[in-house]
Amino acid sequence: MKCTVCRGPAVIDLRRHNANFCAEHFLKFCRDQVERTIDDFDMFAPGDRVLVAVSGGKDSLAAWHILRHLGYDATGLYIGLGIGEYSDTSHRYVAAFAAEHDAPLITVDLRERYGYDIPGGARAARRTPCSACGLSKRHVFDEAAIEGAFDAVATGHNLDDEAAVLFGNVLHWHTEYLGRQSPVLAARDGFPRKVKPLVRLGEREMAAYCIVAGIDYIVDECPMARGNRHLHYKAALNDIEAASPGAKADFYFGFLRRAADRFDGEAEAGREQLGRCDTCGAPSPVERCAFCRLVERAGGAVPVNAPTLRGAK
Ligand code: Q46
Ligand code: ZN
Ligand code: ZN
Repeated sequence: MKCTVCRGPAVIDLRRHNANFCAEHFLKFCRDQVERTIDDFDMFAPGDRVLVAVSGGKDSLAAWHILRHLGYDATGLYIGLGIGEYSDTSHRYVAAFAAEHDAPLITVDLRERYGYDIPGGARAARRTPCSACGLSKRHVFDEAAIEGAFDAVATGHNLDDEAAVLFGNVLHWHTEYLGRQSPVLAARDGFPRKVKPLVRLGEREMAAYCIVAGIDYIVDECPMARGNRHLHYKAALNDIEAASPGAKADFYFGFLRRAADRFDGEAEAGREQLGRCDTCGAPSPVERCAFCRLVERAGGAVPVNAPTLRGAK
């Protein structure tokens, strides 16, 4: 197997692109795909400050690595969720990456800052762990981005993630969510801009990128992920992709190009009128936001200095 670019020995074949790459040209291919995504979707510009949500997994560490390699000002944000050994290990990988690459890292530990962790908080608030976790992560990302005056929050969602979410939303005709499927969500109402620069790259490519670039990442999934519906959707899409290379990308990018804007109205109609949370100052449709209610039920406390710069931007 020879590299399509230089005819040297290839380390990976990408059937979807009908190409093979050596290590050097594979890294370049991934970085080019990310650069193209940032440009095509107008995600951010050189000089903008980007906050990258990092979990210690392959996707988010690769995203951080690629953005820095492309010359962007990318700071990592790690949230300590308190999910036993999984959290301890993932934190070690993130801290090691930051030290090795001399990359700025912000760490927010839920227990230290808010007095709860995901397993305990979910039980107390009678939510599923992933629902309590999603709510907590969104709040912490938003708050850190606004407080630090970052221009965008980037996450490591890849093509497989986005195609699986789209598949689920189409399967159940969640039309309101179909209107929010874009890899860039503009800043609004005190929420920061959110971007997904890896949407042109699949899971296999991200794992390969980390191996070729020498990035150590946590391989184990979060123990709470078991039973997640998206895992079934991913498996179904992988079967389709094996029979028809490129189907996943056609499905996702075809939707964005040809159909996504038809659902703008429904997404807009589903948006609630937002005021400010009395406790933390975050945008909220009610006096006390869902995050502050979770913290209260979990027995923790929102730090008194939390309202800070919310809404000032
Ligand atoms: S970390 Fe959190 Fe995920 Fe674990 S508890 Fe669920 S949402 S599965 S991406
Ligand atoms: Zn090559
Ligand atoms: Zn609040």
